[in-house]
Amino acid sequence: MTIIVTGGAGFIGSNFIFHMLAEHPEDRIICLDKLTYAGNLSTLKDIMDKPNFRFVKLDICDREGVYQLFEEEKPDAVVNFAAESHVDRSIENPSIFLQTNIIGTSVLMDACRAFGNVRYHQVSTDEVYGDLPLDRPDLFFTEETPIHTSSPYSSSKAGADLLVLAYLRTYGLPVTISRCSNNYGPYHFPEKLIPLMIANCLNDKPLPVYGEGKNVRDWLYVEDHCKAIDLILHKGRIGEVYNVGGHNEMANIDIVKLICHELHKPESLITHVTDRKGHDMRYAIDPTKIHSELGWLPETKFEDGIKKTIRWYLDNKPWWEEIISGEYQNYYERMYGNR
Ligand code: NAD
Ligand code: TDX
Repeated sequence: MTIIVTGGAGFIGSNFIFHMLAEHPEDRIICLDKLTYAGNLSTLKDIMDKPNFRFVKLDICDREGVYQLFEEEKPDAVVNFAAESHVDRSIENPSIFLQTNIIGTSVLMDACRAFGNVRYHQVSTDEVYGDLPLDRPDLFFTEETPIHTSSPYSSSKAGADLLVLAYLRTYGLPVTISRCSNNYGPYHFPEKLIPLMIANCLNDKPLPVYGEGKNVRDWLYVEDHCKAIDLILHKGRIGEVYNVGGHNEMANIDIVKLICHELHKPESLITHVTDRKGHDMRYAIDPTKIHSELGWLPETKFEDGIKKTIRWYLDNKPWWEEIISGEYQNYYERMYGNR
């Protein structure tokens, strides 16, 4: 198979490419990425010369460029990771989220239609379901939970999901959607909670917890997400949505304390800052469908995954130090300066 992986220079997309090259060496992988602030070519340096890998710098909204790539590569499948992915940035400036996450998705699917009804997988998020209350631990997101978004980011992802299902019904495009919970692991951009707290801890900088830090996220090691997408791509039923998550709920404050503990740093680094606008309280996935239909189960326990992740950031300082020494500093000042 020839597979176009969009957003493959980002966090999950790069991990997915490594997974696919290792598990399916007979496949050809084309990484299409615009290299926004979140895309990092150095992440892909070890695979750049592989004969069954090609990197193409391209915007998924660039219709002409995307069609030309389809013409050249005649892909069998597209897996779309490309997105603006950070909730705080979407609160600051929604429009680029609508452009990339919705328009970009439609351009990719139009190309799939134009070049022989190419198999299309949309990487979505549990955030399309909105949030759950903290005092109802019995409630979980299933695939039937109504879409009910909170942020411009999640609304743009929900818009894309609706479009994907519309392309199935209207044009018969062979699509699937996965909605995953929060990922963590190597190559996670240090604007997100876990890598930001690791980097700040290592630099003895304050650890900015939004509000009281009671918000709960359902954390999944990135490799487990990649395996789920691989399974859905090969064995998933066309037209279906699959929730992906590992029943691993943790409050933000507990994650931050755990990182302090693992790095032998004092909890006094923790500072409570102004809460995120519209901050979702709790995400929790019910993964029954993907387990019973495709046999997927998470393999990495959080205790192991977080240790592996912290180890990775210790061993790969140049990767994230280069990021936080650049434009990131302006972002950090804008986001946290007066908080
Ligand atoms: P990321 O921000 O780390 O990476 C996004 C990548 O997409 C970057 O390489 C960037 O350069 C590229 N990109 C952005 N706009 C583009 C455009 N217009 N054209 C081409 N490339 C573009 O994101 P991530 O955390 O790896 O998330 C990947 C996908 O998974 C997203 O669709 C996100 O919504 C979804 N998701 C993420 C999580 C999570 O916890 N990170 C959880 C569930 C779902
Ligand atoms: O500095 C911080 N302090 C803090 O308390 C940051 C960056 C975050 N937080 C809180 C906000 C959230 O409750 O930590 C939690 C996690 O925040 P993020 O890492 O920004 O992730 P989240 O908003 O939960 O969204 C993530 O999971 C779902 C991804 O960024 C999305 O792309 C994905 O769809």
